[in-house]
Amino acid sequence: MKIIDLRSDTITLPTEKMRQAMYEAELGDDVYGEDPTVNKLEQLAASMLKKEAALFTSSGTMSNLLAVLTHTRPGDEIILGSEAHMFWYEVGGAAALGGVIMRTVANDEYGQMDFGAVEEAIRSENIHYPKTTLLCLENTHNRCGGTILTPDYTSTIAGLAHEHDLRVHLDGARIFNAAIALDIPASELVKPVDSVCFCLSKGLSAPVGSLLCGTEEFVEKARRWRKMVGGGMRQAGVIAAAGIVALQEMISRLADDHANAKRLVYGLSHIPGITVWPDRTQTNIVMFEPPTDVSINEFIQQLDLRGVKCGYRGGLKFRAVAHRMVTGADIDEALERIDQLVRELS
Ligand code: TLP
Repeated sequence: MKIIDLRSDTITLPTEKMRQAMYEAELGDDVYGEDPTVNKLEQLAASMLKKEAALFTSSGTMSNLLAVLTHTRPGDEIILGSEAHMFWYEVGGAAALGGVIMRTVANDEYGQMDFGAVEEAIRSENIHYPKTTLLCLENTHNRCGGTILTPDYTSTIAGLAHEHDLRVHLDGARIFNAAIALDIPASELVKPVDSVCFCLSKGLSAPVGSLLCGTEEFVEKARRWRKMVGGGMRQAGVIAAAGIVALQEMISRLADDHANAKRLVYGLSHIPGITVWPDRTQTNIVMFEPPTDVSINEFIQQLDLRGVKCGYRGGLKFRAVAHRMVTGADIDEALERIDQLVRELS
């Protein structure tokens, strides 16, 4: 039986071309700034996002942490969405290592925060209060099912933050998914923010890595923080080489993943009792709930036994992610297996 793994786009393996590029990569010691392949990747990332500079890091989690460390001081308060990846899945690093308070503002089902609620959460000047210094956004929004923040939304909320003297960081782990879905350059989506990170190791299929982009000054400081947290890598060009291929060749194909996600959500919507939100399937992520009368534990177990791997998000929520290693035919097969399972369990 073929396993259809929809847990995450992080499971994508590097392409042949990436492996070849890794083998052939020109290398040097990146802590001295002498790895030509890392330098090339950083320049490429900065120019694609139209930011002054970029820093290669080992993961999205590290990039987000470095952004907090660079933009804030211990004791500051940062505002982020109640469903933010930085809040849920990054081990509380901003608080533990950055010493900041994480103040959450409700995310709506599209991953947006209400402008008024954000403004209300920003502290005024008062001897009793911590200083609010950073607003964090996420595009596409993971827990909200891959939903997109438009350039208009981003520029309004960033404008509001800037008026109050906050910096704005964007967790753009899947920013190229948003760009492809809207058919605009990613640089337009990140123009209003002070820093942005994106991942090479999700739909873009590189084995490792993330880029943190911003001004020269910001990146220089972030580079020192990266060293402090043990992220100064030496001949990192070996992995950066795959990242270059990811940026040069793998972005436009994200549209295939979006088509497969739509195929999946459409199919799921026709299975009696399954709940889906097709208008929120804007990129490669599909959230769904099995019929309320089936036992969740049994559903999880049976799904796994039938070779369909999905992420379980608590309550009734499941997440399925389309990526390069699942085809349209795999999606149809997964739908058939889920349909059969629901019929048996209902
Ligand atoms: N997300 C992973 C898991 O951590 C849940 C996934 O499978 O989706 N920001 C966002 C929006 C992310 O989705 C992720 C990874 C990260 C940051 C962290 O990236 P990594 O895994 O490189 O640390």
